[in-house]
Formats: sequence, C-alpha cells, structure tokens
Amino acid sequence: MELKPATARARANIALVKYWGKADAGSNLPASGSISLTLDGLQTITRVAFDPDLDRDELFLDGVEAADVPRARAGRFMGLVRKMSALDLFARIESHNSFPTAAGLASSASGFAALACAATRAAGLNLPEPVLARLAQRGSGSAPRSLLGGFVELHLNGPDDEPNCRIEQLAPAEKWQVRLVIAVCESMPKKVGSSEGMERSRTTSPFYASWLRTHADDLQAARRAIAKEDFSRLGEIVESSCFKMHSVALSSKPALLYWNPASVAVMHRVWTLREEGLSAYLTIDAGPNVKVLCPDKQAAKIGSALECIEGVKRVIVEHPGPGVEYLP
Ligand code: 2P0
Repeated sequence: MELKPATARARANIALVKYWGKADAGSNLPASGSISLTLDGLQTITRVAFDPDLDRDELFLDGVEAADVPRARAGRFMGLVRKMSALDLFARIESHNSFPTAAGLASSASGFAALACAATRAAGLNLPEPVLARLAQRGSGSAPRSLLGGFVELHLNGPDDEPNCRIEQLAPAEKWQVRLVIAVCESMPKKVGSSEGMERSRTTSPFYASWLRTHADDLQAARRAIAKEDFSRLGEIVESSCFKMHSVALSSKPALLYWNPASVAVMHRVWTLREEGLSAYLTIDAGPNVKVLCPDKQAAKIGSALECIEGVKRVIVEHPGPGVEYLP
C-alpha cells in the first residue's frame, strides 16, 4: 500500500456550556456534555506523513520541534491510530496554529481534531464521523466539537447508551449573525493545564458534585435558546456556565485561578456595556482571555471598549466557522 501524507484544517471552538472534569481518565471521556461554537479564524493546519525511516513520532509545532511532553501526548495518540490501522510505522507531524498555543484559545481542540483527521487519512483509513469523534476525544475532551461547524453539542451517550461521546450540529455557522470578541489578556501557556486542573477539581472541590448535577439543565436550556434564536437567554446560560466552572476551579485545593487583573477588568466592562444596552455576554476558559458573545452589529463597539483596558494585549473579532476540512 502506498502511503500518502495527509493534511487537515480544523478550527478552534469555544465552549458556551463548559465541560470541566473527566468521567474516566484512562479513556479521557468527559464527565458531562458540552455545547460550543466553532470559530472561523483560529485555525490549526496539520500534515501527517508516515515514514519507514523514523524510529519515533516527530512533532513540529509552528516549525519548531516540540518538547517532550507534547511530543509524548501526540505519540500516545498516534499509537491509537496505529492500532486502528494495523500500521507499524512512525510519522512526522507538522502542525501550524494561527494563534498562541495553550493560552485558553482552545488550541488542543483544533489540534487534536486536525491530527485525528490527518493521521487517519495518512494511515489509509476513511473513518465515519462518529468514529473520528471518539478518536479525537481520546486526544482532548473538547476536540470532537471542532469536527463540526457552527453550534455543536457533545453528547455523552452513544446510540447504544454506552458511555461514549457523540457530536451533533445544533445550528450551522450561518444561522446566526453572532460574533465572539476575544480580549487577549495573556498569550503565554498556562501554568496548570486543563487535564490536571480538571482532575484537581474532581478530587478536591466541594462543588464538583453539584456542578455535574445541574449540567443537564444548562445543556437543555442552551439547546432551546439556540433553536429559538433567543440570544439573551443563550447569553445568560453562557455566563452562568462559565462562572459555575470557575467556581469549581476556584474551590479546588490548591485553588485554580485562571484570571489575571485584566480579565477581571474586562468582566466589569462587559457588565457596564450591558447596562448601557448592549447584548454582550462573557465566557472564560482555562486561561485569562475573555471571550464576549454578541450580535455582529455590536462587535466593533464592544471591541473598541475592550481594547483600551489596561492589560488587554489585543482584541480579535471572530465569527462562526465551518467544521474540519482536508487540504490537498
Ligand atoms: C471546554 N475546556 O468545554 C472546557 C472549558 C476549558 C474550559 O475543554 O483535558 O484541552 O485535553 O480534554 O479539551 C479544556 O480543553 O482539555 C476544555 P483536555 P481540553 O472547552
């Protein structure tokens, strides 16, 4: 069999209803479902080439050979692809991000979605979406959502009710004229990664059980708001899910505080913008950057207001984007 290199492009997604905590560390399965919005401009392009001359997997991130930890994580993932394809070769992986890696801009979601697609294609596999989703989830719990465009739900139960992940597009990118205004408050990698933070929260936060118990209601409310195009209702759920997740993080031992002073200043400004009549709703992931969901017509005004806050390094205005694509 002739093995051809394969290239895939995936976009970052931002969780509107967050997941925070694994059901099972071994399979990396999330403990709860989640709903996200795939963005257009924050992209990872990954090329995978299997090569009989290699004696281990090689990983290059933006042209630079990756350090041991990300290389080992990619190598474990490639081991799953080798198992599925019965291929006994190592690969050279070249990945390019259009945005800073590991700074709360969902680089592992787009990274593992692109890697799952490029690696399986390069291994000669042509997997259906549900299988690709379960593979991407082994790499990163948010990665399956980046396989699809627009508003995406990650469900935890497969059709057979076995614990497993399944993805569903709730609405395509074109459905709503919304924007995500991102206030970049830091572009350095975070000190405590998501997987480690989630495990700390699961094992030490007194609020973890109620976070999980109330999650299904948030998912259902967000699903309804998207179906009814009820923007302010969706915004309320988005902010509430964000602060619930961060309450769990903050109440972990030792506490996980992902915000910096600029993040807090942005939060206050978003709330005053809302008092002034704008429909701006914020969300924050495991990093200091603040993302503000708003109607497209208000994005420029909100962006200008956030740009002048001390500590905000830059503002990116993103719109909903499509799912994963294979490139020639
Ligand atoms: C999410 N986050 O739903 C939540 C909200 C961050 C905060 O999924 O451990 O890199 O690799 O599954 O996917 C964090 O990102 O974590 C994450 P792992 P991941 O988007």
